[in-house]
Amino acid sequence: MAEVQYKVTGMSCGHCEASVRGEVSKLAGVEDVQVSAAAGTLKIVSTSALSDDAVIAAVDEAGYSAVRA
Ligand SMILES: [Cu+2]
Repeated sequence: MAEVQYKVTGMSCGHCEASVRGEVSKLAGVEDVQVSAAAGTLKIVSTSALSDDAVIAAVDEAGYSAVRA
């Protein structure tokens, strides 16, 4: 299991969290996704290490920007 955290900018409410969670959940190997709009954080638990590019692209797809925390 691998766990990584990102800082996400632009989220303001539960819908934003759900959008990010939905996109990130599509990535292969993702087991758990925790998103906090208030804290601007994204925590991902996956069966194997994820590429930063893939995570950042998924968050971008949801309409937000992520950087590795
Ligand atoms: Cu929102």
